[in-house]
Amino acid sequence: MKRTLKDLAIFGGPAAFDEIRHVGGPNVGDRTRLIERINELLDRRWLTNDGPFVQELEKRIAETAGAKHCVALCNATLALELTVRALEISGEVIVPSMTFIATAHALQWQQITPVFCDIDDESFTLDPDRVAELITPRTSAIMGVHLWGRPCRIEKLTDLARKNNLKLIFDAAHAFGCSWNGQMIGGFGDAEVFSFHATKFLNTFEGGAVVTNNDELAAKIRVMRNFGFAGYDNVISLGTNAKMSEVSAAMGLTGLESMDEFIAANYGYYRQYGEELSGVNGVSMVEYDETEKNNYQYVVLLIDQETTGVSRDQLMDLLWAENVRARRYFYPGCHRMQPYDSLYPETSERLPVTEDLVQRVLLLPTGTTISSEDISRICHIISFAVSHGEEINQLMSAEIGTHAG
Ligand code: T4K
Repeated sequence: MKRTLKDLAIFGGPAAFDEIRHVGGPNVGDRTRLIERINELLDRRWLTNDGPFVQELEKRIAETAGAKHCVALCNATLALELTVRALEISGEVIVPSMTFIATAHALQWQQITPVFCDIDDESFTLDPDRVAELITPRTSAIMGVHLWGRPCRIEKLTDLARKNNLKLIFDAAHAFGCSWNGQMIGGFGDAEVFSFHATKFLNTFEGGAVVTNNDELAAKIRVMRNFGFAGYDNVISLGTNAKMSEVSAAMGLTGLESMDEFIAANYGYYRQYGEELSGVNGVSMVEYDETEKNNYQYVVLLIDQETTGVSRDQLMDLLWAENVRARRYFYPGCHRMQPYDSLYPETSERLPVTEDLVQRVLLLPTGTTISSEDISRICHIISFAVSHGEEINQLMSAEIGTHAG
């Protein structure tokens, strides 16, 4: 319990946790099943290259996502790159800046210009009205991001893409297991891309997948992920090595069997945070639409410094000192990172909602690696800090910048 300011670790008190509590501690399903699968693949001596576990995982992901095809890949960044390449996208692509840097890099890496677009202040995803203003003759696609698993304005973006003859891709890295309008994320646009990185709701250690209803696109990406091979000694296109290994697929299949358990943990903690922080003025939680399916993988706070007294960054530093590694996903916005900040220095002027959001957002640990007691302790620290907001602000203002630089 923190009773006086001196009890806070940042002012010399003992840290609330001996071990670091992370945002994105990996979900691991039934270990016995995982080890069985690993033994099976070792016995089979088939470790990668479109193996049986990869094929089984692709089938299960496609079914769960309600899409015709799933192509499993080694990560979502390459999945985005291959999707863009296979769709023959060029010129400019409209994307949010409020996303992980991989969304933008997947374009710029291939000499395609990411045109950063603002988000709306409810969904925090691409604002279709702002997207419409940025369409030029060089635009070839729109790439929406289902941020924190909360879906884009899919209907409006689909209309815009259709009317302007643009490709539509969704970076669904956060949104496996989520739905929009009762339909699972995975079947929208030309293609959607999931991430199965260790920190994601479902993980394959490293991994990703493209899901699509387009037969030709799926076939093309399948060939591209394996150097362009269409059969032994037969290369039919440019390609790379973006294959998923069997051990990764074994992890994914095992995780899929525990999806309900992962969601139950996330949902319970999402509700607990909501209840325990409900009386803390100036701290609000981004909500999920509970009429839809959600994976509740991210607990997202918005900090209003006018009310809390303590700034988002001070609160983050204070939590880090307590061994709670809260994160600012996705501060400062892609447009303020390199090479985009140098290439397109004027971008921030057209992103007022993004600019405001990146200053307020703070994500907290949740999921199967932490406990309900941990959450109560984290909520207590936040509530205590806000009740002494001004004092903490003054004391910390005298000190140096944030842990995260
Ligand atoms: N699009 C979007 C919208 C994305 O968010 C991402 C990835 C992508 C595309 C690209 O997907 P991939 O190519 O990665 O499949 C992490 C992840 O590395 C990244 O996958 C993820 N988004 C992003 C949101 O978060 P970092 O650099 O913030 O943190 P990292 O990997 O060090 O992990 C975060 C925390 O989780 C750490 O503080 C420690 C903890 N952790 C991490 C790992 C890897 C664990 O407890 N165990 C672990 O094994 O990027």
